[in-house]
Amino acid sequence: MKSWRHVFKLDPDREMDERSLDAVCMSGTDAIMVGGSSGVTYENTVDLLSRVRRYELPCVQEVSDMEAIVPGFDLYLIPMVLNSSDPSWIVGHQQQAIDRFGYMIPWELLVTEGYIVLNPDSTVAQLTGANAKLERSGIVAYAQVADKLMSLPVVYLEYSGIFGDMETVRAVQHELTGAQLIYGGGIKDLHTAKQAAAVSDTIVVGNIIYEDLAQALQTVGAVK
Ligand code: 1GP
Repeated sequence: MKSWRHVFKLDPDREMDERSLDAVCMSGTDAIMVGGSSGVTYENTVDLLSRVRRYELPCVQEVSDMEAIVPGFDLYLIPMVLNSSDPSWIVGHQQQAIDRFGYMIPWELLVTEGYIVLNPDSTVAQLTGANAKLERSGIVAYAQVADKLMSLPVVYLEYSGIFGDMETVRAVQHELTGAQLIYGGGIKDLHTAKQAAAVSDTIVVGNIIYEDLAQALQTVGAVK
């Protein structure tokens, strides 16, 4: 996963016809991430996984609800929302999931993401009570908490729905020593993809897949 430069994030709660899914999976992207902030169920996740599995590329689940964890993904990304005002989004849901399912967790497939949620209007910010209105230095400090204090393998700057401040992303990149920097939010064409790819290790492209597939497919070109 460290070598991935481009990832498409598919939402199990949204419709995608076969042709579109084929185009996404054959686009040259490095992986498919399955997840969303609302409406994700076991059933719609199984359905999407089985469709993506027809292709050779890696398919990972970003877990947002323990009821929707589906066996058979290549990896499981476990977000810890570091700037949540509610500890249950940092360690609480994870603790409950381990308490309930610990005996069957494939630990070697888990990758913890230090999530920093930065669009206050996004569903994820509202759901997690994230303190998204942060100065650049405050964002960098959260990233350093993840990287240096917690030794998390991933820092995820989540601007979901808006294109973030690239100077802030660059400042985070500058301070990370171990963690992989994943950027997501508002990438909608080749230009924005290139900007984000220049200051992060991995870019995640979500919404635009459902709004303008042709533009979404072009984003792969930013890293190839
Ligand atoms: C969302 O980071 C991803 O979790 C991508 O964001 O939907 O804005 O592309 P967009």
